[in-house]
Amino acid sequence: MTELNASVVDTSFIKRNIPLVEKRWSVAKIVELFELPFSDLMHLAQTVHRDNFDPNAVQISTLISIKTGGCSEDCGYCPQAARYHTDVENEPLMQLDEVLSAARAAKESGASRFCMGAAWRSPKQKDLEPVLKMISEVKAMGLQTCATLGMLKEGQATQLKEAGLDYYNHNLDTAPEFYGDVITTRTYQDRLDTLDSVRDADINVCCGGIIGMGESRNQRAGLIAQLANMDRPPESVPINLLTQVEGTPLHGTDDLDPFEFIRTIAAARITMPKSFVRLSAGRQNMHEGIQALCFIAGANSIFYGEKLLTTANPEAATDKQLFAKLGLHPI
Ligand code: SAM
Ligand code: DTB
Ligand code: SF4
Repeated sequence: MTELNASVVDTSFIKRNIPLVEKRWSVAKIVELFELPFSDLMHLAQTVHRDNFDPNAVQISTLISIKTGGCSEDCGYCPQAARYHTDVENEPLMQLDEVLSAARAAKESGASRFCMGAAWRSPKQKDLEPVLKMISEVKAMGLQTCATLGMLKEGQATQLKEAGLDYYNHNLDTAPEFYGDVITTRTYQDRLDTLDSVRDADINVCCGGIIGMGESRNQRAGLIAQLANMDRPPESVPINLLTQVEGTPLHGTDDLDPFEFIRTIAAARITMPKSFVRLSAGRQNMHEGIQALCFIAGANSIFYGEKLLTTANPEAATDKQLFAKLGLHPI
């Protein structure tokens, strides 16, 4: 590969083939990545990406909200928090057959993973039972299963594993020092504890955050450092661009420069070379040129289907066209 300016960032680990997973990443080192000339950063991210993945393969997951709205938490970005006045209508836990028909449709349209999300602080045992059933039946259809249900209490992760759960999504959302500006009803440590239970139960970890909430570049690097420095980095890293929803405290936040979002994807790819990096919320309003740069920066997973949890995602047909234009194939 072409030599990058080694005084800016040491790229020799690529030549020496040192597995990056063994490296600890300081926030300062990640900020150095962000500060690289854009082309150099893309080149580095592509190099790492190509060393670890088929660069034209994109994992696709379909998301469904199995329980919507009315959540007790105060996450400042979230349209499902009961305390904010948004257009989201509360809906109770979905019936098993409705979930299964959505999973069947997702599979037919090409998704390999089905992610079930619930607007809970933490599932009560009586709520978990029907979800366990959903997981085992979706798994039996031949789909990978993922759930995001909030914080888990002792033993709950094990029950999810036994039901056939492949991935649990629980995001750190942002850097520790910005976290309190966004959420006050649960701590950073609460999130880390849930992630530990998921790991202990031998479920794959899906953990990332949201960019564009008014955080600084240092704080974006701080989030990436938290993820990359885990004993085992998450298998899946969703990078969400804040979807601003009227009625939430973060509505009206200054829009982030798209190149800064792409740089964040590249930093995730370089620091977590073996992880799937998911270009998550925010694609609906993202020009396809910017999405293409996110794939070049090392994103290799998306949510597929016209809805995320409560907000819009590109139509499946639009994504199919984009994949065809870019020569990408789904996995
Ligand atoms: N209630 C559970 C929890 O908070 O862990 C699971 C569902 S919650 C909606 C899952 C994740 O979606 C959040 O952690 C956050 O990262 C992301 N999210 C929620 N609202 C968002 C928004 N407006 N823009 C971008 N990402 C968002
Ligand atoms: C994740 O990191 N992003 C998804 C999934 N995990 C659950 C959720 C995005 C939600 C966007 C706002 C909404 O649709 O309500
Ligand atoms: Fe509730 Fe999850 Fe939304 Fe926070 S992100 S308010 S916990 S649904």
